[in-house]
Amino acid sequence: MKNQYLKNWIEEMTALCQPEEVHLVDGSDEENDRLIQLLIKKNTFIKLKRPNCYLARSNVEDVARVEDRTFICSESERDAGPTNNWRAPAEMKEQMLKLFRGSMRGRTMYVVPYCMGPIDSPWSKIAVEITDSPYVVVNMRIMARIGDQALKKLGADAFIKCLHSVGMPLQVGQSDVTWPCNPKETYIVHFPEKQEVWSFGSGYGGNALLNKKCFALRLASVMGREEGWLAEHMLIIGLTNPEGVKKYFTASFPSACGKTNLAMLTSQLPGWKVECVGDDIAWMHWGKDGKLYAINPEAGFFGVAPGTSLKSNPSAMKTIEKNTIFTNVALTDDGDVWWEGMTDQPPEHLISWKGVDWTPSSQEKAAHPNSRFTAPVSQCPALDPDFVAPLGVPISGIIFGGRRSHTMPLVRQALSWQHGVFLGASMTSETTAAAKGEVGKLRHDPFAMLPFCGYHMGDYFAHWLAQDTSSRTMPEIFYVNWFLKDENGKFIWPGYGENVRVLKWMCERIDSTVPAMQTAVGYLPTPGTFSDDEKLFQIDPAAWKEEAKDLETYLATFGNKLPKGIDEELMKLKKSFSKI
Ligand code: O2Y
Ligand code: MN
Repeated sequence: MKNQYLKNWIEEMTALCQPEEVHLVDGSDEENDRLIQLLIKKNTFIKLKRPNCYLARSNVEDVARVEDRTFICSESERDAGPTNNWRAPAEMKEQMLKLFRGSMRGRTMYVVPYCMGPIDSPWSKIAVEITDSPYVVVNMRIMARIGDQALKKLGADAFIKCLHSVGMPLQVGQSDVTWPCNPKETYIVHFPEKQEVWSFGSGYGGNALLNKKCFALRLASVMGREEGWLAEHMLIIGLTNPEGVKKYFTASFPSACGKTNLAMLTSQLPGWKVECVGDDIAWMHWGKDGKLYAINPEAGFFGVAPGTSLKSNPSAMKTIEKNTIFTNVALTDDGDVWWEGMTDQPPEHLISWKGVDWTPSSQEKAAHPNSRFTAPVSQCPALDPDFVAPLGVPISGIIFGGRRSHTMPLVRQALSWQHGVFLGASMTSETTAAAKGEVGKLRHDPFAMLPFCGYHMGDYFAHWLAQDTSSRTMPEIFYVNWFLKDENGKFIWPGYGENVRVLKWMCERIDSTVPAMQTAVGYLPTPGTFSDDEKLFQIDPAAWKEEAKDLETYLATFGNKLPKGIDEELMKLKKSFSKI
């Protein structure tokens, strides 16, 4: 190995974690096959009837990201801000060192070099994850560009360090469990100044695949701020009109707003086509031409299975036909997968995600609500041809949104860049049964970055505001709400493939080919544009007065770090509805 930093780090971590073996991952097919055989032998993987597909069932206490165990350990507490858990880095490092000491005994320590972004992109970044979980390695092989290709790109440079252990060392002669983890001692810890992540105790998703939320969002958002770019929790799509003119959009939504469905939308408008560049994360840089360009730093989808069906997302269903890892879904009697919402009628018999018999009369769900598929983006039938374009795709529009049964119109266009940033900062969504806690409760989730911003959210707003310069072609900003309900609780807007009609309006607004009505909440489509229920665009002044009040209380939590531009927009909104 040529990289001295890596050599030193491996030696240091080997001494700390005391694994039985160390394996430098090359990313080859042969290596992957060996790891899959190992996972089958350990009963972690069940081979499915879909080609090269496997099912894993996690420990019932290790099923999702753990936000209350996630820490941003910046040198100063003020830099983490009120939306993050903070601990002093030295104190936290000491605690983590204790946990990691001997944590890999009896296990193999895998060293996984990986590249986030297309391998030949100047915007890609190289990191290394050390993990004692072969499940993590095979998932990362789908989610990122791993092994020799990343090591080659790294050369002799320094890299981002990600250390992960399931936190369950094996004593001599002790047999392993199918899903080793340590839920009582789980910590997901970020050291932004050192560009390190230390994750202990969980083998699941965002807690363990440290390339995703930990690096590509939390650490990368800090890097983006320092280096003048944006690391965002956004999908990336290309939209082509019947004349063949293409525009790219990014979009950010809180969870349970159909983000993956929009990323792979099947257009219901003849001649209009949507293609997918990414479903979750966008890294955006300004090009020499003054346009904003986005790359998808990931190579795979880690999508929520429940609700995914041929009706809601046919492209996702096609993507996961082969080479896919399923986690915590149900197993059918003929060796296939099933989850709630996949078909109208459930099968007569299943083995649930907990590994027990399940029938339609069972009280529990067959698949865990946060069950997942890990599948290569390259298998998506709606893959954009510029998915691996080194400089990314030029962004014409940025879409924010949330799930709201009233108040927020179907779509509006920001009045300016500053107003658009305010719209991102004011994102709210009603909670659904998919999340823990009360259903229908309003949750603020600025830019859908609440759990993913690695620094003070007030500084994050300022970073967005600072992008606005006269020398650039700023993308237009939009805010959508697919989830308006009528007085009987029925959705007013059909959603799914019909959302392309809203995207079409955005294209026309970007090109200035359709008029719009200027209102206090943004530009709205002129009556008749959607020939739908006028309730889609009603602005209820009393509801907006309440909205502004609630927003003022929320934004006050950022104290004197709330940028002037956001405060200005809030005051304008308040004033517009003050006389009600
Ligand atoms: O629970 C997890 O570990 C997965 S969370 C996740 C996975 C893929 C895309 N987005 C998310 C998210 O929480 O935003
Ligand atoms: Mn996400």
